Amino acid sequence: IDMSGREVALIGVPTDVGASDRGASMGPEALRVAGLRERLQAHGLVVHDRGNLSGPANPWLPPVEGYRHLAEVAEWNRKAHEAVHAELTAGRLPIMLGGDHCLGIGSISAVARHCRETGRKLRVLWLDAHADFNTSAITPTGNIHGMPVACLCGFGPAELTGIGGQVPAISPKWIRQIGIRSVDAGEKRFVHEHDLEVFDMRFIDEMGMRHAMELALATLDERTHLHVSFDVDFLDPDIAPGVGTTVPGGPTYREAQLCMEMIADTGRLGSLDIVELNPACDVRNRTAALAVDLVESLFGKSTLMRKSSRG
Ligand code: B3U
Ligand code: MN
Ligand code: MN
Repeated sequence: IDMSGREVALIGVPTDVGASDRGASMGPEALRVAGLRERLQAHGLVVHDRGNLSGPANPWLPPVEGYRHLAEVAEWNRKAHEAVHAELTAGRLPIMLGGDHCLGIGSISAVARHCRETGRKLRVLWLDAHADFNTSAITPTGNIHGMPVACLCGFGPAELTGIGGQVPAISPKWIRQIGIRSVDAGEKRFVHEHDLEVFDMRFIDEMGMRHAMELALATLDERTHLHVSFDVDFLDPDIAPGVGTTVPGGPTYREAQLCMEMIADTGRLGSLDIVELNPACDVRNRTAALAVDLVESLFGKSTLMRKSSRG
């Protein structure tokens, strides 16, 4: 897959209002320092760095009625939504640099709106250690970065579910979750109730990343817009210590590379989030450098030319 000439836009969204650990707000700069722009340019992509959005400070308060910082989360997400939607409308591929994963609400609702406007089908690949399918009634923390998938599916406060003008923004049927290994008790029941398609670490251990990705990427066609929401805690903490909520037992470097390469091979990538990178937890920016490596593969870097990496 040759992405050269394709225009991409980097949108920094420096906030950690959806988390209880501070530092994801520094993610956009760490990705820039790791050379994200230059590495994409080296593959022939035309990169526009839009700089960072601005929004409310983190008030650092306890949850109220099951939500921490709901007003601030809503404001950041409205801004992210508009910025992502504007790039899609202009024909550019948006890369949202988070920020914590609550921002998936703004970004993915924008992609869904764009798909409605252009008659496309949406497939969301959610790469994460967590299902992020909590609601205010079942969350153990009140942190909204544990709730974006539920909000996008219409389960959440109107301030968040209504972003983008259609509730729900997406159907659970459009989502494939990969790498999951930490799901709360009530969240587990809710995931089953709504029949989310989850390729958890048990599945990847038994069947391999290749089989998981073949299934997650099945039934795409030329009308499909593929969105990748890459929570950096997807990766095993041995290779990616720079996140606030590490969970042991994640994909290795090789598994993560294969995951990205198989997505690239579809040629359907239309938008990307890189979230939860926390430079305050990192070691000499190595998690940011790894994320940039993986994004290069996602945009079609491969070791050798080949007709097809499948079969
Ligand atoms: N499920 C827990 C933990 C969590 C979810 N996403 C992250 N952490 N990053 C929660 O707080 O909802
Ligand atoms: Mn997440
Ligand atoms: Mn996570």
